[in-house]
Amino acid sequence: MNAYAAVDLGASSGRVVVGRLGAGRFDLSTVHRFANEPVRASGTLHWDVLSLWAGVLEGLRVAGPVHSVGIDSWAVDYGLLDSRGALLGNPVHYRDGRTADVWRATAERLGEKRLYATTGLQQLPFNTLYQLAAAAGSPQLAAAAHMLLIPDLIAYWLTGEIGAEETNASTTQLYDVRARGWATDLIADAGLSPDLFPPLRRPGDQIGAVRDVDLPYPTSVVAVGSHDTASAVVGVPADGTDFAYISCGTWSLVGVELDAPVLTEASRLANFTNEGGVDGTIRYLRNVMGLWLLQECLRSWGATDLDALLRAAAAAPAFAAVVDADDPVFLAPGGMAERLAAECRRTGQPAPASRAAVVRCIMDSLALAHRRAVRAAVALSGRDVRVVHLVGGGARNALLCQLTADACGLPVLAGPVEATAVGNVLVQARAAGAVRGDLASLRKLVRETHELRRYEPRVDGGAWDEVDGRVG
Ligand code: ADP
Ligand code: LRH
Repeated sequence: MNAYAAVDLGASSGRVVVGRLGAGRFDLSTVHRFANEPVRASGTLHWDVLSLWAGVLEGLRVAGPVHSVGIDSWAVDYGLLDSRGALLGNPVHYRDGRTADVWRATAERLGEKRLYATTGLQQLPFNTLYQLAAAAGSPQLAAAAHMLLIPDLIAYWLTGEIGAEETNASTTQLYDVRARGWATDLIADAGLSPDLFPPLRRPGDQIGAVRDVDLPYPTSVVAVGSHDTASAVVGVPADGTDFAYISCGTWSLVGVELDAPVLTEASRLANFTNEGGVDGTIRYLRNVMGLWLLQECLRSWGATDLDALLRAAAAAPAFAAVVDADDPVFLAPGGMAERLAAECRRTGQPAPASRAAVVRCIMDSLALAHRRAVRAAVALSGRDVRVVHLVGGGARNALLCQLTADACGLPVLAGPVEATAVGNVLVQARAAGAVRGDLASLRKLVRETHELRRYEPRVDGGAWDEVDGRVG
């Protein structure tokens, strides 16, 4: 059986996962997991990219001989290289506040309708376009020869090859979603040099042999859906097309898979995004704030038994207080439980009085946001949806899965937890000729080799309609 290494850098942790495929078998094992802890220095929130790089190398060392390596990470963030390939400063975290004052003015200057018509992207204050706008005039940007998104930066360090994988390029708001290339007019009008943007590569393309890196075996890097959500959607074990997915980790990415972008005015106003998927598909989705809300509470509470806390939250009264999980007020790190309490009070609801109540508020609020996003995706795309696939770390959270089924009024099929690594490995295996076929065939293999948990929607007597009406 051939082995493939998936390097999956999530906002909450990085991991190296080895996938082995052969004769109807598909085994996955996480061989190394490492912390991803942002660092604030001189007032700017950075990714600790060298620590992540060290984690990648350690993971690849313990992975043992692998046929190839695929790299995915969160979207939008980048490192700048000078003309000799040196990294110019530490990549900045998308949760840093530097775009807060810049993004709206930039969007207005370039034209919000034009931006949507070209890129199909939702407005998020941290889109690469706005991060580069915030960097305008800086010596770093002036000295930059290449902008590499995080997985492309890791691939560069492994192989010396420069390029931009297209699923992740599609999240920059500088990529033409219909022409499937860099949006050169937009890049020029944004005052950016077109030379910054490397040649595009597609999932399945060979990137190059690993060189000048101390690994105990020879291997090469293959492009995968390098946007983690693109790989996660490949790993969704759906049968047919009538499904919605929730890639549920730090963020919940909620949507449907389409053949063509939806660029209507209604879609723009609903802030739905058209991101590029593997095999030319469109990931039509909305970013929901996700388990970030819980992660931040846990970070401030210190060592906590998550299972016990979730059990207590399940036993706590439902809908005591619900917030709009997507409110940008929750985007930045720090003081999350206090911000949740303030939102509850502001909307005339009681502030949660215990940790269990805080967690229950988060779960009810996320389920509500999932319901709204699934319904909007259906309404805006016209896609019939009969089941919701929930993948990622959130698939371990039975309370959230059940509440999501209830809120959506649809069955939820939970798993795989490591769907991103699954999608990453499958695209490599297909490039190597070890598996064949379209996304439907890859998904069939996932269904046959992974156990899923099914949550049926419980009849609620209109409770979710009431909650939906409560939050603006
Ligand atoms: P990311 O890729 O964004 O780093 P993951 O897909 O790894 O995110 O999901 C991380 C989330 O999974 C955590 O925030 C946590 O809420 C959830 N999670 C992980 N393990 C468990 C568990 N045993 N029970 C419930 N939830 C879990
Ligand atoms: C999830 C994710 C998401 C992006 C965000 C920045 O990890 O890639 O799809 O919007 O991070």
